[in-house]
This record gives sequence, C-alpha cells and structure tokens, in this order.
Amino acid sequence: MKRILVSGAFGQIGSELTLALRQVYGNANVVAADIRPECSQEMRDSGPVEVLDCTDGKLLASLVEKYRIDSIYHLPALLSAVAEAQPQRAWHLNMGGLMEALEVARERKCALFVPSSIGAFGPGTPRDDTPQDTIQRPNTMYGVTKVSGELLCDYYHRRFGVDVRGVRFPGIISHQTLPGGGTTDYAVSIYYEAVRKRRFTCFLKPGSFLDMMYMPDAIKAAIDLMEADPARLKHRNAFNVSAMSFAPEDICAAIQKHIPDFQMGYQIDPVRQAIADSWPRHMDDSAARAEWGWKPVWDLARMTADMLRVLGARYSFPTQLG
Ligand code: AKB
Repeated sequence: MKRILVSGAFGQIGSELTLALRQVYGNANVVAADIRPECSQEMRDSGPVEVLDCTDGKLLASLVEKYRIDSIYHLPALLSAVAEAQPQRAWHLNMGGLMEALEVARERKCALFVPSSIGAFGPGTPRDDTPQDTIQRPNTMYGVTKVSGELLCDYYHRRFGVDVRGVRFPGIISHQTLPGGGTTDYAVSIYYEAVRKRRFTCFLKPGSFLDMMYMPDAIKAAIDLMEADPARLKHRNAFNVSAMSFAPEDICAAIQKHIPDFQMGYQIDPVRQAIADSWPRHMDDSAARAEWGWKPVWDLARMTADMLRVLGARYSFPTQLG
C-alpha cells in the first residue's frame, strides 16, 4: 500500500484529490498538508492533517520521515491571473516549492506528481490540436513557471532517476472548493451565479474557446498516471490531457437548458483575455491515451447537469431539465 502526502491539500484540486486518494489507498495512508490551517471537517476527520509551507524543504522532509511517505502530490501554485499581478511571489512559490519537493523526492526516493497546465503554452503554440511536443514560449509568469517546472522535473528524472510525472491540466471545473485567481475560473463561477442569481457577467469575450475538464476526470488523470507502468511512459512532464473545449456562450447555452431564464453579459478583463488568447483552444492528448490509457468521461452537457444538481441542492434552487 502506498503512503502519500498531498501538498496544497486544501486547494481546488487538493481538497477532492486527497479524499479520493484516501478512498483508494486507505485514510491513514494519505496525509493532507497545506499552509492554511483551516480545512473541512471531512478532511480533518478522515485522515492525518499537517500544516506545511511548501517552500520549507526541511519541514517537508520531516513529514516524509514521520509518515514514511513514498509518494508526494505537489499541488501548490499561484494561478495565472494572480501570478501576473505578483510575478516575484509566483516564481518563489511555483518554482521554489517545486525545487524543495524535487529535492525531498530525490533524497527520500519518493515518487512525485507535479501538475503543469495549458498555461505552459504561449502565443506561438498551435492553438488547435496542440501537439504534445511543440513550441512553448509562454508570455505570462504562470506560464514561465509551468514550462520551467516541466523542464526541471524532466531533468530530475533523467539526472537523478526521480519518478516524477505530470499532466498539463486544462481549466478544472468543480463544486467543492473554488479556484483562486485563474483565467478559466469563469467556468466555475458561472454555475454558482446561475443557481444563486440567474445571471452572470463573463470576463472573457464570446468565442474564447479553452480546454476544460470536470474534477472527477482530473482526479482520475492524476491517480491513473501515478499508477501507470513506467516502462510505457515515453513522456513524463507533462502529458496533454483534454476532456472538452468550449467558449463562454456554449456553457451559457448548456446552463439555459436547465435554467431557461439564465442570462449572461460580458465585461472583458483585458489581462485574463490576453492570457486566454495565448492558450490552446484544444490540446491533442493522444500521447496520454497511448502511453497510460487516458480517457475522459465527462462532457459539457453531463458536467452541467451534475454541477447544477449539486449546487442547486446546496443553494435550494430547483433546476429543470430542458
Ligand atoms: C488558470 O486559469 O490559471 C488555471 C490553469 C488553466 O492552469 N486554471
């Protein structure tokens, strides 16, 4: 049985991935670590919880020792929009934290999962069917840290034999924990506003197609990649993984099938629009499919029905199937 530490366990992905890992590997075998001391009751009651600043390598090493950890999921990062506002802090957290995780993984012989992002691409990258191996010249600090992170992880694998693996996540849509400061966040907020106010103001313009994924597929991608036979992996850091591609007007139309009087307007945020315009519209994920059997389950229609079902129940808002 694996013994896992999730760093950044209370963020959007961590809060659900940690509980999913506990289901698979046993509650006592998955340590939730985060810089924030507050977490959900379920997180605290179902397994070990520790406070961890991911840039503190000594503390990370001591937790790995204390719990005899053999696998780390390293999730902390400043997302694209907030990293653009605080580029120095983004470098310190995204790269400093990663370097500490890689060093601990090297010294303690841990496997390591490190998520990259569609943000690792830039304006010179082909935006449709973006190849696995292609031009990566991002023009945001988030992108710079993501592409540097991919290269650093590959280096640690080649040079030191660290078993480090990662995927390029698209925008992740979920209903447990809100994302903070990303460009794809509108595709989460829209569902909350639809059930609470029946109107939404979108900060990206119509036609802004981006790759997106529902959280259950994102969790499956992370766990399946870490379980994959290393002999089959030609790539490691990081695999394109794609599930759906849509523009704001598509998600609006999908919601209107359930909430016919839902309305969406636009107030464009130039910073996030420029970031979105530099990212892939749809990645080619055939390498992930061939090398470790990646296959998404959720599409826009099914995800929308599920998001509105959960949020509708939470905020006592009845939705109808169109
Ligand atoms: C962001 O929008 O910054 C993130 C991402 C796509 O990496 N959700």
